[in-house]
Amino acid sequence: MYETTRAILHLDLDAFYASIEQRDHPEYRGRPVIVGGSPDRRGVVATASYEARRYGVHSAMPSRTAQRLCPSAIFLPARFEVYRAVSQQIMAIFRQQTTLVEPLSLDEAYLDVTEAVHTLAEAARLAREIKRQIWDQTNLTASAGVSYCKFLAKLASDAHKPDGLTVISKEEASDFLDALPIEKFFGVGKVTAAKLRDLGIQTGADLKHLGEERLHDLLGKHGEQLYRFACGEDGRPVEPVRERKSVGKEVTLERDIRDQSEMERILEHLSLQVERRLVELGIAGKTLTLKVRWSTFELVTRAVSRPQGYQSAQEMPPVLRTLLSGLLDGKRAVRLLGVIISGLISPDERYRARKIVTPSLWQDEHVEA
Ligand code: DCP
Ligand code: MG
Repeated sequence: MYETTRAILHLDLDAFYASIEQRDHPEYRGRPVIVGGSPDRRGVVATASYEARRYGVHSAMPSRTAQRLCPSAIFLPARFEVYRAVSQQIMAIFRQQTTLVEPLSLDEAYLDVTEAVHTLAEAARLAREIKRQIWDQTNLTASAGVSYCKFLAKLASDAHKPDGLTVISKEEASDFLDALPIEKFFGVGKVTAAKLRDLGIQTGADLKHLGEERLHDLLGKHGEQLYRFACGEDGRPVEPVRERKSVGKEVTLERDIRDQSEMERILEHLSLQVERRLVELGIAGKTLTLKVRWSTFELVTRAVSRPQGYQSAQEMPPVLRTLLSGLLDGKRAVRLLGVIISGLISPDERYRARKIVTPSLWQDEHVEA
């Protein structure tokens, strides 16, 4: 059901990587800073400070182009460990306000604060308080959007960057959306935008006039969703991501076993189950642990780590076999076997690695230039 009474915040740090570099290197403050690959090594821009953006520099642009546009720019390599640590600080601030926190990347999240406020005006006060806490604890600015749904809250946070706070109420939504260029609608990538522009569709108002049926004919079910967005309807819930430390699967055997090849078969089976869960969650983990409980109930674990992580079931059994051989003495029987993957490489990190710019409903339009 479409819900009209929610209060959703979207918080997004301003020029995240670049602001952290300016914070940690006062000599770069007020100057154009570009974080990313080096211009001489075919690198790309991860982000640019607002001083550099004035020259037209933006994320995902080749660093060489950025240097041409802004010759005075200071290029810096990314320091991911620092950015991840700051990310954890800000996510902790969000989680103090509500358990309903949905991180979208290292520096942005949706918060459903419906339970904490009575009106959007109160939600705005809460957003201001969160911005203040971010500043106090990290010396960084964030922009906040406040609305009754996710799509509008995100647009609102983008409306007055940097250090902005924007509320879009139910009453304001319609004028705001009517004037909104189609590219700004969630899920509209380059291909869809070009298709719509060919038909003379430029704004939210045009989308509404085109109507749900025509949009469905043009774009299938995404067209219907687009029509609902143009009408200011977005019932998508804020989906909290639980902070998970590991993914594991274990089995207590029906009878204690001594046969090593039987144990290996069980471990292969467990590996497959762990793999399925990792794939579902879209994560991998750096550490693989074998867990064994002897028939005496004594528990032992053996672990190995590698930087690129483990995700596929093929990678696990050879390592598990080696770990198992090191434990078995041929005398003791085994009661339980388990396989655990920890040191999880989060979706945030995978997001970093993939350099996705705009979330899109259409897979083939996922990567923006
Ligand atoms: N990022 C990246 N590659 C991209 C886009 C972003 O590596 N193509 C990284 C660098 C950004 C961080 O993710 O600092 C957050 O992305 P945002 O889209 O929120 O951009 P910024 O925070 O840099 O700027 P702002 O939010 O003020 O527009
Ligand atoms: Mg940001």
